[in-house]
Amino acid sequence: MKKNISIVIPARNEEKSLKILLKKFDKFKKYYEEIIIVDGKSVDKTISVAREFGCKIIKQKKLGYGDAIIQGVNQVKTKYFIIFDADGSKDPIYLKKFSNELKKNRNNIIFAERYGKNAGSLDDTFITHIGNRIFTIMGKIFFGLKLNDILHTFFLCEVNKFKKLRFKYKDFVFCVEFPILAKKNNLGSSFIPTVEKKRYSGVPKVRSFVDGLKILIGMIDLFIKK
Ligand SMILES: Nc1nc2c(ncn2[C@@H]2O[C@H](COP(=O)(O)OP(=O)(O)O)[C@@H](O)[C@H]2O)c(=O)[nH]1
Ligand SMILES: [Mg+2]
Repeated sequence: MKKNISIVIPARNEEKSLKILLKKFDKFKKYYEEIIIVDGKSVDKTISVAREFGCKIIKQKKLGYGDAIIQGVNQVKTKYFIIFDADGSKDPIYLKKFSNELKKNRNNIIFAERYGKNAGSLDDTFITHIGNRIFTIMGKIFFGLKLNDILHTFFLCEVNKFKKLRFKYKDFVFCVEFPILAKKNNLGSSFIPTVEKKRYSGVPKVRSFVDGLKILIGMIDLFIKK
């Protein structure tokens, strides 16, 4: 029987982590229809790893984490998709939780959060933790978001609803623009607690200071143009 969830994974030079992650996904096949890897001009073996595991592969023309997600979702054939990262920080064990929450609570979006009971992060640094807390509070005050973890970008979403959102930002600002646009468009959401793992291997693509500043400017821009 065809399943109703696809997996979208942005990957940029993640050959080692991606291999470990895709092996892990094999154990959870009953929850998803296919895996779409969006490659961001990787110069290592990321694409051959994706091919080895039978994933659908999309090559990004430009770079950008947000752009990768948008390109990936455009290829999804199921009703829902979930974003995972190729570094292994978002654990496939949570597919069951997403699936149960979807059955219980037919919302447009399910956000996975790293804060609260039964949640946490082994990947956050002091700086990213503080940054996330500040941006999360800004999200609550200026945009009325209920979300307790604005930067995680680990979520299930209904494809049709996602495609109606008009994104301005295609880089890491996407992480805050997605929940803000979802709220503006009255999409229903629920939340599940998760523990973020440490990236398996390779280097983070987020540059805390530069991307943090871009996110701050992006949020101010989105507030002014509300
Ligand atoms: N396709 C694509 N993937 C990207 C890009 N930037 C980051 N990624 C991937 O997006 C995921 C999240 O990036 P990461 O560096 O782990 O962010 P962090 O966890 O916030 O430090 C990783 O799997 C990266 O390989 C990009 O421009 N294009
Ligand atoms: Mg990461």
